[in-house]
Amino acid sequence: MRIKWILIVLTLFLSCSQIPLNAHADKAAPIKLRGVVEGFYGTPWTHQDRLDMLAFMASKGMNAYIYAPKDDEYHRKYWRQPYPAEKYGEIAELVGKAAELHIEFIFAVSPGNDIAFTGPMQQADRVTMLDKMEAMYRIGIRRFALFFDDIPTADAKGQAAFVNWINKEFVHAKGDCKPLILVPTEYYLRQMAPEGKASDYTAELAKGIDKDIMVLYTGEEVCPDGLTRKTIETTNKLYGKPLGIWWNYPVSDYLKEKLALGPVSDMDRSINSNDIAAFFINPMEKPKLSQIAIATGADYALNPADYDEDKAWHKAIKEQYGPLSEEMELFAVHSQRMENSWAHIGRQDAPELRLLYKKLWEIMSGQDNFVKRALLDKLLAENRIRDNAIHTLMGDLPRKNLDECRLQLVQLQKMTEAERYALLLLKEKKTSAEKDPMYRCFKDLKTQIEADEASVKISEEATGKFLRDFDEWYLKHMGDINKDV
Ligand code: LTM
Repeated sequence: MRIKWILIVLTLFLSCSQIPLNAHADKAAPIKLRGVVEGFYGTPWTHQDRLDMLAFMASKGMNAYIYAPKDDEYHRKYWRQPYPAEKYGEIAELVGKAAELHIEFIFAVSPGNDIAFTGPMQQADRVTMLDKMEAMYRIGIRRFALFFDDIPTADAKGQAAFVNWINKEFVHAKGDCKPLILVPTEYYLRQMAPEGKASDYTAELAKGIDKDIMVLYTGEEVCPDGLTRKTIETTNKLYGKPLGIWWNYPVSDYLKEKLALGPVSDMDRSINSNDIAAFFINPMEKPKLSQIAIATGADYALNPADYDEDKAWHKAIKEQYGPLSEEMELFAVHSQRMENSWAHIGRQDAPELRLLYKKLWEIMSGQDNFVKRALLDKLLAENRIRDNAIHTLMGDLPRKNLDECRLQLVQLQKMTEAERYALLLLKEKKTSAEKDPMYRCFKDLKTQIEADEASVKISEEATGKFLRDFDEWYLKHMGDINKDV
């Protein structure tokens, strides 16, 4: 009898563990919809990428995927056209796979560039949208989204009338669809409420749209440095309900040369179900490498209170790279921060190394040769470990992962080599005649690295800055190097 029970319990346990994590997670999670929005510019993922991603998402407790690739022509540019049979068949297969995995497949259309809200085309465009959605309904899709981001006009009245019409004539009329999702033209707080007051567009849209429509926004900025309770509360007040988050990390369509390999970072941890209705991650064109940040975002959305971005990052890499995880961390830590004139998101690249470089420059002009040598030795040891790690990754990474990061690995390898010359020049007592060839090697590499920066970026403010600083230092101190160390 006893054995029988043990077997039953064991069988139940084993069968439960076959069910994706998301099937268990829903009740407890404060954020009810958790997933990925394939919403980047650039080459859309392939059908196989999406199938793989759905399985990955389910294993991480995610339960929603929004199909919205900006450069899928049937999603945005030629939104009026129906999907050709082959693509339609692929979407149908994705919908089936998502259902098996307990993931809601959400179909989005971005009609805002040329839709007519008034005039002779108004009714035709409404009907075209109904047809587009009807075709997706037929293959099992039960939640839809309309996106009005990145378009030239912000017509709140026109958008509200249109989405309400679709809501009534399609979503409500069907009776078994989940609430519609909307991305407004103003989709980050600083734009929605400049100087703390709702803009005319946001005030009008918030007043005009049906209460059951879920609105997504990206936080304080398009790619903000974290998400605060203040941002969440202020934005929710504008619409009088909890909005959903569209999180623009690890997306890299605005800085394609760089990989976003850090965790989802600087997130408010006091979230409950009255704060965020949904959390969607916008990934990179590169699906495999996006999985590091996606896994951490999944952890955050499942349990914000316990989210530890560093732990989540180590865990994600361990799970995804197994025996290569140490090497992958040594590489990924150099490629976390995404920054340009308007985007500021993700952890700093190689923060611990930056502290060591800073310390080195502080003591370099001092007299304590023992401390200098110790620090240079430490940096050289780190340099060797990184160089080995890059070699190992180049040889052993699965093909698809390697294809997604080969350029950045090669660039980091060159930077690591140049760094070694720099550290040796700082450390070794050499005559000018010996120093010059070594400096020339450094300089050649630095020139190559800088020439490639237009197409590949990594560790710009960590190892990249060290190389720039060293070059300046060397040219200034060349004559004194033997005296200094
Ligand atoms: O973020 C939103 C709502 N829209 C677009 C995204 O499609 C794009 O991927 C990101 C990053 O460039 N920025 C946007 O504004």
